[in-house]
Amino acid sequence: MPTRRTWDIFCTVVDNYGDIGVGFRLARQLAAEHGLRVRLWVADLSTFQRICPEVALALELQTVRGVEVRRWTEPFPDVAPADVVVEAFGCSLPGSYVAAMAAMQRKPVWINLEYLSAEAWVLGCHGLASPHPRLPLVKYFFFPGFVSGTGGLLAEGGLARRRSAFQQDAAARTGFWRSLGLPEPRPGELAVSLFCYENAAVPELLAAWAKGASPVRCLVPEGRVLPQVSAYFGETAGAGSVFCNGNLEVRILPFMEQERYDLLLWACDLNFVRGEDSFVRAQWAAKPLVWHIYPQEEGAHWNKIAAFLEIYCADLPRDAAAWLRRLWLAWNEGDGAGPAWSGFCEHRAALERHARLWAEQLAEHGDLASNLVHFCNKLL
Ligand code: TRH
Repeated sequence: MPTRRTWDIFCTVVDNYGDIGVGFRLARQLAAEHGLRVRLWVADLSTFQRICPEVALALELQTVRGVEVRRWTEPFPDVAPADVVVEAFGCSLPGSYVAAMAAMQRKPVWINLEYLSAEAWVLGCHGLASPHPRLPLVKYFFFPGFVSGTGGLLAEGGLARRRSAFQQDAAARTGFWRSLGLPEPRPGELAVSLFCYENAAVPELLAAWAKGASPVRCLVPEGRVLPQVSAYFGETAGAGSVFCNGNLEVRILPFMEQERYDLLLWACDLNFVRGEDSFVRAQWAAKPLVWHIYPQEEGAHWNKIAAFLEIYCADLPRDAAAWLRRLWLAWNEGDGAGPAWSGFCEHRAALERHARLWAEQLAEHGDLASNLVHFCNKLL
């Protein structure tokens, strides 16, 4: 029997969940669908545990969903490097590990998995080789993306099928709402999930929903936005809090494990998401979305959002595209989301159709894990 290829994935946690969210998703898929032996080196197990509660904080080594999870300690343990080494989001590999890679007779394939961006330059950089300045090693840049010619997006096998089965199964949806301690949304009530960074536009958006013509149920997983929700309602918000104002009901949910968060995205009519991984999952949910991009120094994120809007809006009717742009930009500027809401809402039917088509279109470029395996196999 041929020996299984080994992969090491290295992941530091910057200040949020996205890096480990993506790293773990990739690791799981490589192990489950590609028969690979995957070690995931994680610098911060407590952040990891929030998205995957079965992670044990005290263990140096554990197996989680088919992935060997190793604590990334300093000094780094003396281990034999894997056949493929993935450095997620430019986290620097331990010096001793790089030296061990260089000393191997057959050098590992070294991948730098980059952040997601729709900017055109990504096409020119995806797959580029960068020889190490001193050592006999080459690092390859692998870029996720929304178009062919990039690495695509993470999507486990059967995702679209499971999502549409859930969305078409009233009993499954009811079961999910019940598991959150909630009844089904009432007819005509808009279910919205809200996951974002601190955002000055929160009060005006909540006010627009409160005054709106139709009822809104807003579900907020615990996180950085809670102080603003508390300030709007004049009461401290925490998991389990319920606030009502006019046509708006806000419920704060406990932060949930990754798979359950997917169900929330599938069950809602509209999802406010952020960063990278929830942004991608909301696209796979095939529902309209509003993106709070991770703000970068010197405003580099504005080019990223413009680039994404350009491709996302290309096939949207003009008015719907204009209102979508207006709400997304207002949301990211932290001003003007209230007035933008009414126009966005009027175009909901077109935005819903578009979200379904967009998810189908994205799936045509293959999934990131399979694209990455294919890329590495050619180099091995
Ligand atoms: O947490 P984020 O803001 O992460 C960000 C981005 O990845 C960004 O690109 C990066 O530069 C920055 O961190 C440092 O948002 P993101 O990417 O959406 O990751 C959130 C993860 O948390 C995602 O895997 C979904 C998961 N999640 C849960 O598991 N449960 C929850 O209840 C929620 C709300 C999210």
